[in-house]
Amino acid sequence: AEPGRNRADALSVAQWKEKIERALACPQAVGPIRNIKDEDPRPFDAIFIGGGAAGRFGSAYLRAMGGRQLVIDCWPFLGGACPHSACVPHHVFSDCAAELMLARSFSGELWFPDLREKLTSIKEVVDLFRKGRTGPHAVMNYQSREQLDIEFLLNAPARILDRHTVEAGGEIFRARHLVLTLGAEAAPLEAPGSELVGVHNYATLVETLDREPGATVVVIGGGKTAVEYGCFFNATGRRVIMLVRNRPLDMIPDRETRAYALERMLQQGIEIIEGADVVEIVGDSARRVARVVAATPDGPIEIETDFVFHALGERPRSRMAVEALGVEIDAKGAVIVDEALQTSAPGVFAAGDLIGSPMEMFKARKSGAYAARAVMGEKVSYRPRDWPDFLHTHYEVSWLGLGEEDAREKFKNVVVMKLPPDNPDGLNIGLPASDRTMLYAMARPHMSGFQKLILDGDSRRVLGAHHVGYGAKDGFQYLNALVRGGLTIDQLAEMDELFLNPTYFIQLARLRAGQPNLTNL
Ligand code: FAD
Ligand code: KPC
Repeated sequence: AEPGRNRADALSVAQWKEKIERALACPQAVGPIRNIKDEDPRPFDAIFIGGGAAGRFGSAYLRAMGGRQLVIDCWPFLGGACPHSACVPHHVFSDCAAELMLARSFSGELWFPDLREKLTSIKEVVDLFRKGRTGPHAVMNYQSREQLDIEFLLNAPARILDRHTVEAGGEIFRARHLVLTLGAEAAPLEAPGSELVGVHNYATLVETLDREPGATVVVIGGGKTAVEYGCFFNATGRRVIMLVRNRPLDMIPDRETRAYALERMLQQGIEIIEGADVVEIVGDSARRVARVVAATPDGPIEIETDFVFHALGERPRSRMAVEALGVEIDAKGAVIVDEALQTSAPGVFAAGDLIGSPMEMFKARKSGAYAARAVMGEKVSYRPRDWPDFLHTHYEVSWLGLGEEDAREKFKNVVVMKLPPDNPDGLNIGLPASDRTMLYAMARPHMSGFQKLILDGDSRRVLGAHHVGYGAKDGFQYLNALVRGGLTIDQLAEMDELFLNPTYFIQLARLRAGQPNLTNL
């Protein structure tokens, strides 16, 4: 039987939801949410400080191995930033961006309402998310307690006392090891006026947005979060001006794929100013944003707006561990760990966003689990490498391996297969097409996506894959593992596609796999 499943005091998901909502509304009224087996005589093998993806997965893994853990979080739920302010709201907004782009592209045609000149609400979507997010929160607590048998103390900030001891909720807890899983938070905008009402980052947007933003939005930054939120704001019908210090979407490794994604953003009306630096945000008499002043390569500009969104990267929450334990950090504030997730403080481990980039869920969950294995005495070695990646514009953009330029630098016989093919009509071609892009393929062909497979013609191995469309990132997770294992065009051609598939790589490979000397397609 699953541990905990039949316990008399088990809470249903609905009961967890109600409890979490009460605690979020008034943390003091609910107090520490305690699931600790005081009757268990064993000491804790580890206390995970922070119950986000890293702390929760580390806890689950350690528990699954038969160890005893405690996870402490100041929020009343496990799962951390992802369901509360990061991945989940980002996916809500990106879903809306995709839906709205479709609706605006076909505005007044077929069954689509006429959205021309119409703004749709940002605040309604934020409010909808805030109401809906406690559902996933509740599942996290239900799964953690009633199914995984994890011990936790929630709704209680933790304070590290020494390498074995933590204070939280008025109690002192000791463990053989500490695992620091405190995550990261939005880097601040260092400009006068950044404290004005109407200046938001991803976290304050969902916590404190108090009125509908006006018709012009300024987005500061050009990384994943800036682009993702900027595309959503744009899809609501607003003018979006992105002030980018360097290059937007710089992380997309393939030049052509990046260009396709960027061109679609520009075509949706997003204005991007590269080389821009915010000088000041000017407020009105009510301390609300009134305009943004920026220095650009073409001289200073002023933009009237009541809504500024900045996304300037993440800062690891390492201060408490530095002060209490003296753990070493790098220049960006990330806790330095070795391949066994061991910090510079003996017996203290760290995982997740706290240990720096890549700050992604796979790394948080995986490093949490590896730290658990290390705590339990296993000799482990984890350094993230060769991971697949993605982001959202109005589309989903997925990639793995090398871009074409890097591939050509490293290999002398690079072969490329792509859709649309190089042809006189450019990107105005009704393929690729698959779920969610069929209407574009028929009526707005340049919008139906872009994809590219890069091969080494000598070894016949896949070097990279790149995709702009929808539904591909799931496949990229598995494809990445195959590519790491040396996947060849011949093996790809043996696979069975579920046509019309978001990634056309299997069928493209099959068209060419008969060639002894591979050529482009
Ligand atoms: P967190 O989830 O931040 O957990 C840290 C926990 O520590 C928190 O729960 C916090 O409450 C707790 N804590 C802090 N201080 C204390 C204290 N003193 N005492 C007790 N508890 C404390 N990644 C993806 O893979 N896919 C995505 O789509 C994606 N979208 C993102 C969108 C945005 C806008 C952002 C910012 C990030 C996104 N990420 C995404 C990254 C992902 O959210 C993080 O990598 C992941 O949440 C990190 O997990 P973590 O456990 O390391 O940290
Ligand atoms: C959407 C969802 O699964 C909740 S957010 C994930 C948090 S965790 O499982 O702890 O990584």
